[in-house]
Amino acid sequence: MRKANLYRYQLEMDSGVILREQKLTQREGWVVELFENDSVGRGEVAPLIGFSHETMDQAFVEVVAKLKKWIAGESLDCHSQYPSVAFGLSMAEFELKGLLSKEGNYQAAPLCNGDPDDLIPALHAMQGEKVAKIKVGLYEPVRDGMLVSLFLESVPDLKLRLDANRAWNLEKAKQFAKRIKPSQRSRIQYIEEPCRAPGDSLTFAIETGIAIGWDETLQNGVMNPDFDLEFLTGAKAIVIKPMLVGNINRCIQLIEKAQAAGLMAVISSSIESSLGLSQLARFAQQFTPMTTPGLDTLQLFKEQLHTPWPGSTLPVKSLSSQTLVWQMHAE
Ligand code: OSB
Ligand code: MG
Repeated sequence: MRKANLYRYQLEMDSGVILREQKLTQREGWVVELFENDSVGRGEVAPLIGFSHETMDQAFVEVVAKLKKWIAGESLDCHSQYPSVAFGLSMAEFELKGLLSKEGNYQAAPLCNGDPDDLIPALHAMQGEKVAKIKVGLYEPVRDGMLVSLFLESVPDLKLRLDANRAWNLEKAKQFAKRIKPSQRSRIQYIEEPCRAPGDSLTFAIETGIAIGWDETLQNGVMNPDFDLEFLTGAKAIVIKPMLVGNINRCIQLIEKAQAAGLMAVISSSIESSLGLSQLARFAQQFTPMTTPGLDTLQLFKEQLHTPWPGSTLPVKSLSSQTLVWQMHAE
């Protein structure tokens, strides 16, 4: 017998989380829970303000319509023009069918937003590959370059991922690169989207020898059905944010295409709750086992939801403490 629950969650964020110049004090989303026979599958549908084009309400209407048909006996329709809906439903079904790996890769690349002094202890605690992520592009490129160079100098086995979120023009990006010694450049695994124009990012990679990764270019492009990964050649990595890409099979297809083309595919968070984030860690373990995922975003929250993230001391809220907004079961 089939049964479906739909919860609306609201979690407090740590003060001072800024996303595309907006302060995020609270994270909201839907959690779909599917029951069939003795199995359960959950999926988070959480459009991210400033990144997703759909609203919470648009997602709700679509999710409920699809769940009703599933309860009536049809197969679950996991395709939608809204990526968050397609991802959350397909993830719930994937877990329900027992297809999602039990083991996860919880070794997220530590994310450094502010004080670089915070990063050093985190790096020393890391086992295996030492890879951290630093946001750049918020200050002067020369300052960013000096900071990155200092990190590489102080921690000799450190590899860095940088993210400029398209902050620079080509000239500023080159000012940044000038501060990084040529011998250090290969320890920058990649810098995500150094320039406003993707073509400038490619020129930057060629002229400086610093590898680049696509994030925004990929997330904006995958919605287009004709989108072809070949367009992305010249980069070393692609960042896949499933909540912005959509159906889990589309994500798997992108990973496989990237790997076949010799690109690193990095599963990354769209600031999901610990429930969704843990599923991404399991998804990453299953499909990108050799790559550290970009999932160090739980630190932006004050609380977790349902699934505790290994090692986190944040309090865990149960799903039953959230609002059950809709529920249905087959007769
Ligand atoms: O800038 O890549 C970003 C999360 C939500 C929205 C945008 C971004 C992010 C992250 C996730 O940085 C963490 C990561 O990729 O390591
Ligand atoms: Mg990015």
